[in-house]
Formats: sequence, structure tokens, C-alpha cells
Amino acid sequence: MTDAPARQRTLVLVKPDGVARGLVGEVLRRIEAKGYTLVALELRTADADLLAEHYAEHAGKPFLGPLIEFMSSGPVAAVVVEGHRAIEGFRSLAGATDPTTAAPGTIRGDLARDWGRKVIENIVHGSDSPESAAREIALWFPSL
Ligand code: RTP
Ligand code: MG
Repeated sequence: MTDAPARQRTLVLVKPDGVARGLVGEVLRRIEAKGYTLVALELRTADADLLAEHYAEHAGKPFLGPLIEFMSSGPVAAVVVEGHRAIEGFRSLAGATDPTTAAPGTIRGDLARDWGRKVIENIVHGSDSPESAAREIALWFPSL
């Protein structure tokens, strides 16, 4: 490997389905067991404005409205996670977007339910690139 990236920070959200089902501790356990560090942690019910900014990349997509409705339906646990290659590493822990096809051993594969709802409910969000991570962390934790 060339020029290994330094420690990274990523924004993880335990979504309302995960909080409602009592899975915050299980998600944090997996993050800590992997060796990542928790830098910030807050339980919060997000409003539509925050979520529209958070999901700006999905503007115009048909699932955006149901996604914002779902994500504002109850509290989320917002977590800043730090570690070597933590952005890609957490996406790997989370598994594929669709709970039905997410691999066993991943958070979504083990824990997410496919309810056949309007939008995919899949327990966690994780930033998908260094640029997204910086933008999302600034949005959810402006004081960091
Ligand atoms: P995330 O952003 O939550 O970490 O998930 P992701 O990168 O795997 O998925 P993304 O494409 O960014 O989509 C964001 C979230 O929107 C919901 N979604 N529902 N067709 C659908 O019903 C649909 N498509 C996307 C999921 O909750 C997904 O995680
Ligand atoms: Mg995404």
C-alpha cells in the first residue's frame, strides 16, 4: 500500500428504526470492537431542514420524501467515529443498503428488517467519502 491515509473521522447515524429497537448499544459495541474511537455522541430528533441538507445528494430522487419522513420519525443517535480508514471500514461493518441482501455478519445483514415499507429502513448511516464525512460532521456537530 502507498501513502496510507491518516486516521479518518466518519459520521454514523443509528437511524430511528435502530433506536426504537434498542440497537444503539449493539451498533456502538461493533464499532468499538473494531477498534474505532467514539469522538462525539448525541441522541437527537432531526428536523426536515437538517435532513434535506444531510441528504442533498439525493435531491430529486423519489425516495427522498419518504426517507426524510422516516429519518425524522424519532430520535437518531449521531456519532462521530474515528480510526484508520474508518470511512470505508464502517461502511464495511454496515453492509449493503438493502437488508435482504446485506451479508450476514454486517449490521444490516444481521439486524435490519425488510418490512416492505416505502423506504429502506436499515439501522445505520455511514458517510461514503472523506468529502461527505467532512460535510456531514460539520452539519451535525458544528462545534467539532
Ligand atoms: P446511508 O447513506 O444511509 O449510509 O446508506 P447508503 O449509502 O447505503 O444508501 P444511499 O444510496 O445513500 O441511500 C440513503 C438511504 O436512503 C434509503 N433508501 N431507500 N429505494 C429505496 O427505498 C431507498 N433507496 C435508498 C436507505 O435508508 C438508504 O440507506
Ligand atoms: Mg449514502
